[in-house]
Amino acid sequence: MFTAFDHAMMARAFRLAELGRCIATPNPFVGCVIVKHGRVIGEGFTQRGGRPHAEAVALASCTVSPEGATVYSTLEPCCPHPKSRGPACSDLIKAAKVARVVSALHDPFDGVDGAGHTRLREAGIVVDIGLMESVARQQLRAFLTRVTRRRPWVTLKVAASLDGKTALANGQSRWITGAEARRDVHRMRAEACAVLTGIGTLMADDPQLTVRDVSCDRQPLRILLDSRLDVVDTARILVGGNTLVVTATQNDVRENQLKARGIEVVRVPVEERKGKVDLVKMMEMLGARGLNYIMVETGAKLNGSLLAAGVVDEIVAYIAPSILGDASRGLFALPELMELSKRTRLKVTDTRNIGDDLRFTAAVLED
Ligand code: AOF
Ligand code: ZN
Repeated sequence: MFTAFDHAMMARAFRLAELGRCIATPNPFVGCVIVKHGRVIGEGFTQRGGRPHAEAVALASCTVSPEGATVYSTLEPCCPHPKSRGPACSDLIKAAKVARVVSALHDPFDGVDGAGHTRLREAGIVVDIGLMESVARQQLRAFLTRVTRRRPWVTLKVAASLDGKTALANGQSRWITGAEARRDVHRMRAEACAVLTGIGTLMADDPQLTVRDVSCDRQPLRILLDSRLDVVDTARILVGGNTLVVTATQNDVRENQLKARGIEVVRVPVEERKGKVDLVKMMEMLGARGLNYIMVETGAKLNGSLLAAGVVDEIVAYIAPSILGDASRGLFALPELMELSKRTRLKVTDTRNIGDDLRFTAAVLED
């Protein structure tokens, strides 16, 4: 069903999609290539904030009429749906009278869910689905996680010495990893819809959680998990707004003070047993807000709690060539295990050197 040329064009669409990776949120970053008589006549990717869609951009860019052409899209072209924020790509494609649509992946979003493909077929267009589907699944995994699991994709970023230590017992932690690794973290932040930390890390490190070392014209939302609303006014995370404070406490006075500074405060139910924010509910709330990809940069306690709550998809660990010793602080605070079979298991998906450090990326395996 698919030729080598089809593969080459879809690969081009995946590369184009990358141009929208840091800006398309809350929409998936899609790429689209339009080909006629063996030549590319138009191409596009999902624009800032998710609109216009990739197919709309590609059609508008066509150098000759797209009538009779083939459209390659990394995701099923959308159809009209109640919450739609613009024209439906399947309608635009229909109107352009193209002959064939090749898409990499069915879009599981409720408002589309196959109806885009059906609409195209009903218009007499040849629709071939599933070309390089595994690449599309990997590229759009954050969006797919939000839509199908109703929570964002969550990556924990950690940085530690060879013996897994993040700070000395006295709290000193700057810097364990090198400048290149820290720059790589900024690249990760630029790709994230939001960067999340906890009040403990805020008190210890006062992070800004902005993207600085790499070029980026969209800052991720900053999320502070602060069960008791302990955040101090001088915290750098509060400067410049674009911050969401997630709490379990009702304190209208404090909430209003924060709101007056442009900070949003959201209350999330507490977990009965522990009296703390229910992390599963928090992630569901963040997913409902359209956040696809959350990068977590925090300390051992919250790292451990997120892992234990089963809401971590991936860990990116920067390991520095140094040893801090047993008395130093670790990466994950978890209850003591009595059986090795209960350990959190990971599957390494990538390892590479970043400057003098080692970067280790691993998927968290479900029990
Ligand atoms: C496409 N091409 O480039 C993207 C699509 O809020 P709206 O109206 O922009 O619709 C959002 C949905 O559109 C989103 O949830 C996803 O299903 C789809 N994204 N579709 O045809 C694109 N980004
Ligand atoms: Zn669309």
